[in-house]
Amino acid sequence: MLDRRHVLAMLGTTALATLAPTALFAAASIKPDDASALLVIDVQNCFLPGGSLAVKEGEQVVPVINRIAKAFSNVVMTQDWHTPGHVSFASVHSGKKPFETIDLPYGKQVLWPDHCVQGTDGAALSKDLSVPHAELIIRKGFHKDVDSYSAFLEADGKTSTGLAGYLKGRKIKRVFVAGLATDFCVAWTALDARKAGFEVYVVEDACRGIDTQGSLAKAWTDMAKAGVKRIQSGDIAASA
Ligand code: VGL
Ligand code: ZN
Repeated sequence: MLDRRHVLAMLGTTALATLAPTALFAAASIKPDDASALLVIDVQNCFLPGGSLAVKEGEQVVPVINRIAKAFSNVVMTQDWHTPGHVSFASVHSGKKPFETIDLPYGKQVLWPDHCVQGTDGAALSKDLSVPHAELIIRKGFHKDVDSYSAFLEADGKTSTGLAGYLKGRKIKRVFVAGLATDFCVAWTALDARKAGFEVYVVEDACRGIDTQGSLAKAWTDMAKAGVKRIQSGDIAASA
């Protein structure tokens, strides 16, 4: 049956859809709840312009993170926190240059410029971060002979940072990952979060990548396979 009322309703819908597609279809659809946590990965001076391992456009994640963090009642930050002479530094392997790889007892390791040495300005969080309610800072990569891209597990694949236990103790079920760099610390954190049983979202425009030897494309493929959801900051509703 198609009476006048139905026809008018249909016309109304069509007109609205034509006039206001953004409002109708692109509304922020994800509302973080008390079982959600934002993980802000390695927004440290070394990874920002002028830093020793500066990530292209790295500074652009800061305002996005400051904005979305307001929607979260739980925010955890991480700091890459290496010893001087850390095994991941090219400078300690004779004849090796940054971005080359070597085989270590726990597997393949990309070698980096010296970065994020404990207690240095380079290792400090960006002064432009404005997330006063962040409740925990996890430091990682502090064992001299083992790297740790992931905020959950060191690169030996077995030494825990304690983060999964913390989040579970706080009854967190969902984690949203943002920061630097998409293809290393963000991706490894997201993958380990899935392994630890969390629902995982990576906020793409709140991250930037290093992209060496195809690492960025591989990271997104690995994350998709693992069930990590790729979202944009605009998908997150403005307040908790
Ligand atoms: C990172 C390379 C070396 C990162 C840390 O934060 O993604 N990348 N150390
Ligand atoms: Zn590092």
